[in-house]
Amino acid sequence: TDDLDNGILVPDSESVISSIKYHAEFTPLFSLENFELPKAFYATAQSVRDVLITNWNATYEFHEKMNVKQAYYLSMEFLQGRALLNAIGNLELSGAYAEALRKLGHNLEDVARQEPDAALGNGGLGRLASCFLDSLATLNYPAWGYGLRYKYGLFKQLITKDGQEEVAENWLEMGNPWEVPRNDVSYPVKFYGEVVTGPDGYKEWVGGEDIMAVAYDVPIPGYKTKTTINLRLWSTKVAPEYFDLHAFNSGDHAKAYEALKKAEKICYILYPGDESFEGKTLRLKQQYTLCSASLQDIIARFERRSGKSLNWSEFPEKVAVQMNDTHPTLCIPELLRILMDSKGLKWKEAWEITQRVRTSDRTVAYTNHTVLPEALEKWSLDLLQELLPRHVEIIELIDKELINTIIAEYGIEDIELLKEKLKQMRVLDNVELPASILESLVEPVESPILDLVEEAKSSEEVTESASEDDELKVKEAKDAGSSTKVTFETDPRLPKMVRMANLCVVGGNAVNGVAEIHSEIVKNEVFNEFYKLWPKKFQNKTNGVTPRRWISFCNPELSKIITKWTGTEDWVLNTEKLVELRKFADDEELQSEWRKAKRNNKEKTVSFLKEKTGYLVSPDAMFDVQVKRIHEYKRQLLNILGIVYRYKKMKEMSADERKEKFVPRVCIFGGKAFATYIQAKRIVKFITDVGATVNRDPDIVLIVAAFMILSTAGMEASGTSNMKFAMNGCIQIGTLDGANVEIRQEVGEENFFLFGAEAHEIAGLRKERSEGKFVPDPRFEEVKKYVRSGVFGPYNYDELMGSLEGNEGYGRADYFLVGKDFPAYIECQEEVDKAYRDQKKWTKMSILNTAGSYKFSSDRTIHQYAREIWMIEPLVLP
Ligand code: DL6
Repeated sequence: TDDLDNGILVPDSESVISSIKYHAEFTPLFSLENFELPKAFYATAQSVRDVLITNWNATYEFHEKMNVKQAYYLSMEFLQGRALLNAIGNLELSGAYAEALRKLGHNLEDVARQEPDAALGNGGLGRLASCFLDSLATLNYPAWGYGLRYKYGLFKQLITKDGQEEVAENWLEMGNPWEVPRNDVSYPVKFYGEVVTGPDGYKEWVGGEDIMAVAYDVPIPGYKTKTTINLRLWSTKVAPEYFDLHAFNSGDHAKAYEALKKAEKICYILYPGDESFEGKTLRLKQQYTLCSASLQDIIARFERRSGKSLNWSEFPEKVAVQMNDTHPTLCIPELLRILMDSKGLKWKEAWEITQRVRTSDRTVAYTNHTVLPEALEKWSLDLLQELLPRHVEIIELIDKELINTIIAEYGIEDIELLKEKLKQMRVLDNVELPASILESLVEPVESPILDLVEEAKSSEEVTESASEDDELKVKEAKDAGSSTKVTFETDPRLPKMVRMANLCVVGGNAVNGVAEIHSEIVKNEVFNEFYKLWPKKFQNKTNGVTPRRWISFCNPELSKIITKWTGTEDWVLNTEKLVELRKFADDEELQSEWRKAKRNNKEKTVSFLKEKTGYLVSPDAMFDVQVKRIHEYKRQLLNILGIVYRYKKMKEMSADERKEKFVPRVCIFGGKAFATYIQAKRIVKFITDVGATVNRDPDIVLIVAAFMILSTAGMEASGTSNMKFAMNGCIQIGTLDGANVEIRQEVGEENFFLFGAEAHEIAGLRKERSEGKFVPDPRFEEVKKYVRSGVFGPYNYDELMGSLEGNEGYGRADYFLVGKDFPAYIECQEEVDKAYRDQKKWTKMSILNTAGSYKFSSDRTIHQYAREIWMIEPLVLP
């Protein structure tokens, strides 16, 4: 090491070479003989890891010593992706590593491409969690992530003639150089069993099945700082006492391994559920494992750091837990369980600690990432009762707290109103009210006999002389009175459920949406009843993405230009500096540099596409990209139908007309469909069929390979690819949905192609649709007819097209309003063509998109979480 910069020891290329060589020799799994790929990657990664571990230990020790409040981000998904370039970029070692590898006969990019993709997430929600970790470390916040170490991440997608096929992604096959297995950190996690009450009145959860959750730590380096925080991922294994040695010894190996497999199975696979929900016991076991192990760990740390001055009421001053969507909801009852059953706290104390709303010290908070009703998790009460009996008791207590709050708020005078509120808000759905509460809801009964009794109470004489007959009458009257007790109807045909989102809102002390429009929908629609009750709980935290990974490291050429024109490299940390670019948006020199960088990037994309698909496209064409999970509400269908329409029109024109009307385009789709989401898979098939036909057509300069968020308004909570595109100077076409609303505000309305219905119109339009009042545009009819005519091959597109018409058997009639927005969309695309012809104007629009993207850095988002929800402060290492 030859330099000391920002407190980080910076190795030069010679020391990097010796470190890589050392690891090439001693890293397990490889032979000594050669230094080829992928061995070069593993040796390089191990050498980077050495630096990370040093900083990671220093950070840990410092946090331990300072004992400040720490945030814990609990998420079932972390879409970390590849780590090598990110780590050396953050450590500012890219130059040293590139040089060292060159001297060793390799190119850094080739080495980096060897790294398996740590795809422990489905899409936006998981990638957001990883961007947050990068920002937390960069901004020196004392914080950790907690997740699960899935053996198989998100499936690999193969595109075949039948559409999408899924293949398991075994990312751990060659070992994971970034993780540190921590066999010294493990906790028992229990399932099933029963609850018993001890002689001292304390509850104990006994019997059932215990597994062990073991920690694997992944160091997360910050950018230009020594702070390296921890992502702790849990893996599961059998608790030693559950390995049936007797069965093994007597030759029944299958039985002996049963418990082992059961335990390991929990962390086998990431649920591919993005916006959809699979009610599986395994998923519930996964969620509980994450919550239980993490909470036990957090509590153990709190106890250790408190030492002799342990005081449980200080817990919220030291711990903030963020639940990434409802998946970690069980951490609320789990925290209560541990506090009461293991630490001996009373219900009231434990409940106060969990959902304390004093602004300076909050414990648990909840981020909502979707308003789609099918994605708001509900668990069957019976399943929960079987798997987590003690938690059900605690959930019932929380439900009761909530009921009492609702009664206190609305009173019992208007019983029908009260019933309605309880029905909408309770944590337990389709479950009777607790008996003690029903008792208190008896309505006063009009009865002359009871009146008599009341009078009698005030006159001893009457009471004393009351006959047996009178007493009988009084009893009858009382009984009659009790029959007027309020009843709450439940439907025995429907299952009893636990509404996880309601549990989060009640148990959490802050609830946030992920873009302004989404947070308004959360307040005014999804959780409106709760918002009326606790308006201060509700917040907005517009998402962001890390500018390190998403521009600085992935787009070095554009980054250099930004640094030159903003006069500083500082924009990577303070994206507000990007705004400077606005001043120069018309400058010829900047424009020409900008175009050159974009052109070079397009050329790289051309080679990538050639390698991946075999198609050779022109870098002069406009690249028209939509990358995100395939979902009906994201409306890839609108995009591809727009392409089909364009293709049809092109075919009908002469070459000259075509040239005049359309600019050449390369249309690129990226995205995976949930394996059992039939409609999404039909859309993939449709895209590939259109691609196969159009791309073979010698007349057409349109390759199915602008930048799009086309969702039905109100349905995309935020979107984050829109932020990545804007940062990199892409011009977007989209609806007023999610973070698009804010992006458009920042980049300027004239630099964003807007089309389509707005969120407040959607309900009315759907109603119109279902009442048969919608009159489709002839161009929409034309395009569907064209698809059905068989131009794109023999596949039967009746079902896909039918879903846009609401024919018998196709369910909800065009629920996502593709037909309604189609004319506006294709007209807007015509505007895109016109704008692209004026390259000077187009480049200016592009520069202004990068400039306006300053707001969408995850650093801004994290500062807001830290100051407004977690109440934590940065802690810079000495
Ligand atoms: O907040 C991250 C991301 C948003 O950008 C997307 O708009 C939203 O669809 C996604 N939500 C989910 C919900 N999954 N569940 N549950 O992935 O979150």
